[in-house]
Parts: sequence; C-alpha cells; structure tokens
Amino acid sequence: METVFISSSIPEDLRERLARSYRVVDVPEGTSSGFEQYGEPAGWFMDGGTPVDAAVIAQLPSLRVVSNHGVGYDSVDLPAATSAQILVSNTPSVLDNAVAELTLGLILALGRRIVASDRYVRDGSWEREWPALSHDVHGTTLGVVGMGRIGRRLAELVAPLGITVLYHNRSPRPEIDESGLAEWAEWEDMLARADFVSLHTPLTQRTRGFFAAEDFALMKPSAYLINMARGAVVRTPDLVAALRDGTIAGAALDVFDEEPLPASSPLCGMENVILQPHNGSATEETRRAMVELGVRNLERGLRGERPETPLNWDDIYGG
Ligand code: 8YV
Repeated sequence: METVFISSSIPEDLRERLARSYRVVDVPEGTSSGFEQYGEPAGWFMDGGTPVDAAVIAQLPSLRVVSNHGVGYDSVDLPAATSAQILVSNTPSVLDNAVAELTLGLILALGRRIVASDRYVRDGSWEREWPALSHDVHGTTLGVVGMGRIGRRLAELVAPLGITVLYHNRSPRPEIDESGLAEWAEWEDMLARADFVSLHTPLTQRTRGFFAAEDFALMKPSAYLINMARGAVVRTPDLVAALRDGTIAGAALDVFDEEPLPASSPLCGMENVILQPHNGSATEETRRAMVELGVRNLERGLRGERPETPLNWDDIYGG
C-alpha cells in the first residue's frame, strides 16, 4: 500500500475513504524535516500551514502528488515541484462565495460600526454617552485589488447595495467591464476614489509587500482596507502606521504575516480594526467542499489521472 501524508484537517469519512486504498499517516502541520518516522509518501494532503519547498521536496523522492487544501498555494514551490515531476492541485471556485460573503460582512461591519457598537454596549458606554454615528454603505465605492473569481462574486453580492465597484488588475478584464459588475481603474484613481479597498490577490514574488506606505497615502482618510488575501501582501509596519496616524480610517483583516496572530500584536490594541482568524472559507459547507475536492484531486493524481483543478499538469504532461 502506498503512503499518503495528511497535514490538514479532514472529516473522518474522507480519511476512511483514503485509508481503504492507502496507508494514511498524520504529519503535523508545518513539518519540514524528520520525515523518516512517517514513511515515504506518494501523496500529501496539506494546506498553507505546511511549506512544500525545494528543501522539503528533496527529502521526499517518492512524492508524486501534492493536494493543497486552499486556493492560495504560496506555501508550495510550484517550479521546484514541477521539476521533481510532482503534480500539485488546489481548491479554487468552491470557496468563492464564502470568502466574498465574509468580505461583504466586513464592509457592512466597518461602515456601520457593528463591532465597535457591540463593544460600546458591553462595556457600559451606552449608559454614559450616545454612540458615534456610522456611515451609509449604500452609495459608497469599493476598490477590488485582484479581480478573479472571488472578486467577481463580491461584485455580484454588493451590487444590490448600490455600491460602485472599481477594480485593478495588471490588465483589464473586458468581460468584467462588459458585465457591468465592475470597472477597471488606474491604481492611483482607484485608491483615491474607494471607500473600501479589498485585497484578493494571490501572494507571489511580485505581490509580496506590494501594498505599502505610498499606497495608504493615496487612500482617503475616511477609507478602509480589507485584507482577505495573505498578510504578506501588505507591509504590516506601514499598515500599523497608517492606522495609528489616521492616514486611513480603519481596516478589517482576515490574514496576517504570522498566523495565529499573537495577542501582543499592535493590531490587537486598535479600536479601528476588525480582526478575523483566517476565516474567509471557514464555513462547514465550504470547508467540506474544499476537502472533498482536495481528496478527489489527490486520488486522481495518484491514479495518474488529471486532477479536477491541477496547477502544473500541463507543465508536466503537456496540454
Ligand atoms: C485556507 C485560504 O487555505 O484557500 C485559501 O487560500 O487561505 C484558506 O481557505 C484554509 O485555511 C484551508 O486550510
């Protein structure tokens, strides 16, 4: 029986299904050495908490398939995997709605001060003073950075709220503009007009740390940043400074440089920030759909078939 490593949470029935055909071994998330104790894997079901880089790949000569539980695959060195003929897949599409839904919730929570108002009632402030007024979300402008599947779903969800959607990608996507859901804008123009700027770009060498002080300076002082992508897309010290000195009004963050975010982070002490524990796709329904797709990808890859959502099949086997 071939060995399959599991380094991501998986429902019991899907683990049992894999165990009928493979020797299933739990390998703690984040493991990057000492693999001898677990055996020689043919497949690996993992997520963003586990690096699959060139050094790890070099230790696992029998590995043929990596199934990443998540759409973002920045923890996998795809070129290194491809040169080692390791098939890699991810789980796109099934989480678009869940991530867009949470983003919509955060837009409403920031605009209407929902989390701040909850604190205000609980700490007894209501007994002493009237609450600060919030702002209409209707009639605002949302800037989407990285208009992909999730950005498009977000544009659909906010349309009935009377929110104008601008987006910035390296190149415009004519089908998006033609659909009327969103309009491509120059970077500076989008940041200057947006009341909410929402990040949905993958973390790559190009996007690492790309949102920095000069970008916050282009935003309105009344605007909010929402990060649903990866913490490292934003330069965190610049974000903290922009929040402290009022360059922007606030932020809602689902992702961080370091996860779990330590409670000692300066972000945890800020009243104008809403924090989420990397919750974008974290619903029962969506996580189930992601794991099912990830397991199907793993099984197909191990049988030598094309996974449903491969990342490097064509590079390894040709179109
Ligand atoms: C996580 C995500 O991967 O899909 C992504 O890129 O960031 C999330 O859905 C999730 O934590 C899976 O473990």
